[in-house]
Amino acid sequence: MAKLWIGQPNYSSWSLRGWLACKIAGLEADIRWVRFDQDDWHAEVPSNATVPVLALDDATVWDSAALIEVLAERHPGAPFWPADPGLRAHARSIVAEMHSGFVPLRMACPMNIRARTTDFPLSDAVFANIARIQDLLETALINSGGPFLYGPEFGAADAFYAPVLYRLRTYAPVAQCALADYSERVMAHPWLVEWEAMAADDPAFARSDALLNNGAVE
Ligand SMILES: N[C@@H](CCC(=O)N[C@@H](CS)C(=O)NCC(=O)O)C(=O)O
Repeated sequence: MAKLWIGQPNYSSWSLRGWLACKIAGLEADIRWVRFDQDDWHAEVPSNATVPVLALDDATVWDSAALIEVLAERHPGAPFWPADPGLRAHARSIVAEMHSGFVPLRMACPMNIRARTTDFPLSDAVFANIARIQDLLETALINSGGPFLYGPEFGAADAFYAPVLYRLRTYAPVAQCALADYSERVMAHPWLVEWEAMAADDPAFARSDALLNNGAVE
C-alpha cells in the first residue's frame, strides 16, 4: 500500500495539497503524520526534503507538484486537469504560479486552519497577492462555468488553492468574501471536511500560533 507522510493538518499547507492529490487519484494511502516541533521528524520520512512525501511501490515522490504529475500520469481517468486544452493551460499556469509564487502571502500568513483574526495587519504586497489570486480564480470559474475551478470536478488547481482559501478565512476574511461562494463550496467538500476535522484535533504548534499573537509564544 502507498504511504503518504504529511505534516500537521492545521498548519501544513503543502501536505494538504499532497493529501488532496491522493484523493483526486482515488489512491488509498497509509497516512503518516510528522510533528514539526520534534527535531527528528525527518528521521522517519524516506526523503531528506520536505513533506508531503508519497512512497509508491516503485517510486518515492517528495514535492506536491511532482505528486500531482505522477498521480495524474498513473491515474489517467482522474480529474486532475480539465480536458479542454485552453482551460488546461490556464490550470497548469495557476498551479505553477502558486507553487513558485505568492511569497509575501505565504510568509506573512502561514496556514492555521483553526485560527481567526479580524484585523491582522497585511502589507501592500500581501494585498497585491490576494487581488491577483481573486482575479485568477474568478477567471477560471467564469471560463469553466464552475462549480470547481475548471469544471464539475475537484481538480489539481482546487487542491492547490484550498490552503489559500483557509489563509484568507484566517487573516483576510473581508477579502475572502469576494470568493465566498467558491470558498464555501470547497470547504463543504467531504475531503476538506475530513481534513478540517483532523486539523481540529491537531496539537498546537507554538511557533506558528505565535504569529497570530504579535510574536509572543503563549
Ligand atoms: N515545494 C515543496 C514544499 C513543501 C514544504 O515546504 N513543506 C513544509 C510543510 S507545509 C515542510 O515540510 N516544512 C518543514 C521544513 O521545511 O523543514 C512542495 O511543494 O511539496
